Amino acid sequence: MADDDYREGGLEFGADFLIGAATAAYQIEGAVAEDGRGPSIWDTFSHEPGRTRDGDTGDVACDHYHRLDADLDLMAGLGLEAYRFSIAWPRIQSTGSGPGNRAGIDFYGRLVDGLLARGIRPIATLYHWDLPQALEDAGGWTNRDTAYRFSDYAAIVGEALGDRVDTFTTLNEPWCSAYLGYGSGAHAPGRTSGRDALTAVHHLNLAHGLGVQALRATSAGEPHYSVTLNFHALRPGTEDPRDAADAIRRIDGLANRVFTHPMLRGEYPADVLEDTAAVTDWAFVRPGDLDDIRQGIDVLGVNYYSTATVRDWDRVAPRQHADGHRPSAGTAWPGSEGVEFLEQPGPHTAMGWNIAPEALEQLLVHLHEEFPDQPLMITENGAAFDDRVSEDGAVHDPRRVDFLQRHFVAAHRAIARGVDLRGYLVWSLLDNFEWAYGYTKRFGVVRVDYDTLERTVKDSGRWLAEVARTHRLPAV
Ligand code: IFM
Repeated sequence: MADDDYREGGLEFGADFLIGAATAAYQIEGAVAEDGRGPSIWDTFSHEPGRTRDGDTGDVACDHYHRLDADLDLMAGLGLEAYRFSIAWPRIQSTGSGPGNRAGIDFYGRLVDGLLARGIRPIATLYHWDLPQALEDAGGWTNRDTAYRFSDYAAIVGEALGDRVDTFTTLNEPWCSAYLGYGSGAHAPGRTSGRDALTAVHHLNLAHGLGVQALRATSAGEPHYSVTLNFHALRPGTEDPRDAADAIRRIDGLANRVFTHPMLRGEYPADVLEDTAAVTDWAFVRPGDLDDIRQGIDVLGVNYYSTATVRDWDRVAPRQHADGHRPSAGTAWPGSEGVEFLEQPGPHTAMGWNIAPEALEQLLVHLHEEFPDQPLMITENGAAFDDRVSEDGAVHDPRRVDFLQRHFVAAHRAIARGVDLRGYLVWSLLDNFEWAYGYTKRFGVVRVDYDTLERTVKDSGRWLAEVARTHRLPAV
């Protein structure tokens, strides 16, 4: 395909291919102290000075909790076929244990019913980072008990919504929960220990496995089960691929295989255990855990935004920068000292992330080759740009339209190469609270005015509506 051919459109997606959008509870709901919701680690973290840009919090966010019906109508207006949302654990159990909170359960019941009434499939994530603060006070994801608390929570959700939800996703991006939450400290709860990060990895994996079992045991319908991972698409930062091979292997192990292998194969990769031996002996993995973690899932959720470029400093340093310091990737990457992350060539989004649709195709094909019988779904893909409201009141966001069109083409190419890809959910339906970046980064296909909370469908929202309606890419 020539460089510009993607603009012509015309590519078709099958009738069963789900086209929709995604959000997460803390990023959009607001109403953090209403109807029995308890505090989560993100309430605590975002209220601590210096943790988020401009001290932003999710206290109000998009006020989705109070605007549920209007937001459902918005989704119906866009013709979404599926909507991926997350359930706030502290709305269901204010302290992370005990009986379910009726008001919280009812809110998600209304959301699910409202989606079904509009012909939109509900895809519910149980954990998109908002751990009840009381559980963090007891050790959070470094405490094995949190996995059992998650299983109890999953049972409550399965019982309440398992007759109507289309797909349950246990965890969103456990890489972020473990390594950013407990390793680098960039995310809640802001802890900084490589050992804690790896302990959290295992307990999140265990929570996934126990969660699937609990959902299965309690769901009256026949929901699909899934987990969503943010795969790291790795590129060599050297001319000679041998100078990056070990770095790629290490980061692939810590970022990708440390989740996929226990979840889908029932084993931890031997090289990851070896690479991290100086950080932990993995004694927190108990007999029987891997059987619990390995649960067949109907669909593996793939979140993709950009690539990471790495090289092996020890191999290139003598030639390239002999006086430099050996990089320590820091506790976000325990056991990977000597791996150097490089700036990536543009173009970039407003997050500074490089735009590389071809890497999405490669990632999907690679996952298909590694797990041939595993259906996949793109559960997040999208871009932040500094949108402006035009004088006519519209939001023209051609770069987001361009980004999405290119990535949909990449997905189409992966399907043509045999990947069993079931759908594509754009991140995000709404501009929202972008974690440590606060409200400074806008990912939505619908703009939110944070003063008035008014919603405005952007050009990208109209583009998405057309793709969902026709199952065909338009000319752009
Ligand atoms: O906003 C986040 C989302 O919560 C998880 N995946 C990445 C998005 C963009 O950073």
